[in-house]
Amino acid sequence: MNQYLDIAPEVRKALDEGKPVVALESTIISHGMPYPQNVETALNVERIVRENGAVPATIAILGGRLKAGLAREEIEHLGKAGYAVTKVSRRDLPVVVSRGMDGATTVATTMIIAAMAGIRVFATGGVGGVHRGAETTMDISADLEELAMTPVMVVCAGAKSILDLGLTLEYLETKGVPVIGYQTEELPAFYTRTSGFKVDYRLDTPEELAAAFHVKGEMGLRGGMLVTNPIPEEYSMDPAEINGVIARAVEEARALGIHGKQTTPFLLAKIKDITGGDSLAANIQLVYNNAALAARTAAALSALG
Ligand code: PSU
Ligand code: MN
Repeated sequence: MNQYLDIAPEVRKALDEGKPVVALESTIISHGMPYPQNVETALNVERIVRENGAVPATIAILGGRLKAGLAREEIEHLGKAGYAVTKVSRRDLPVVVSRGMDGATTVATTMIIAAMAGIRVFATGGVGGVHRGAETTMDISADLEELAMTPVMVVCAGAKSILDLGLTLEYLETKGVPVIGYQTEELPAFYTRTSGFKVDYRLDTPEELAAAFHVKGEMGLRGGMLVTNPIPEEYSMDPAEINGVIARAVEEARALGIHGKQTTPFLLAKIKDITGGDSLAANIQLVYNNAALAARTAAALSALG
């Protein structure tokens, strides 16, 4: 066992017994949504994972300890502290842990800690990717590199068009990461069910998702799998409207010279400000939808051994 890792007793018991566990990230709590909706959402997500037959393990770093499974008060702390909690991607881990800091884990870091704990399925909202303009800025999320090397299935609602979706798919192809559409042939774009880009494969049941991931592991292929699950129809946003908002946010970030790890949180906050909360409601619903699918897929995966 990794000496820096604490696994919550309930999570450890489930893992020891081969029961399904779903990892959840914490950057979405501290940096992705405002308080108190962030805490409320994180607690609801845990409940939805349970209702769908798995044990939730929200992942974060507290006082320099890597945590798989948080108490309610710990989730509240991360939500209230917000931006005061360091956003931790792979490159931030050594310093945050050695200095005993708190950290909100991105998709990349949540995958790393989930893999250390033996958790194979992870639910979130959106993943990082290749940013628009990356041909000059080289801004490519470490999430993509992590998907290439760490054996965790990530269930998301696709990627926001703050990213260059075409380049993100090209990058994932180069890195050998399977991109699966759940009950869809098209890559969903987070707020909307369609993007104009095709996914590699369409799979229609949690059992099919589990089988593909199981076989990948048995063949000894490294890396994860990206499952893209479209936002439920009733919560999806108007593509023209949301794309206009995103374009404004990207323009503003450029004008202000926002770069590095600030880019994604800046764009998310701007979109929420401009849409006056409509995007937040959609965001919350798609996370719930992903939590349910991840839990059912984790259960199917456990049944395969
Ligand atoms: N995209 C979203 N919501 C989020 C994030 C991305 O729609 O909350 C967060 C996730 O934690 C993701 C991180 O792993 O931002 C990516 O940040 P960066 O682009 O700096 O790698
Ligand atoms: Mn970046």
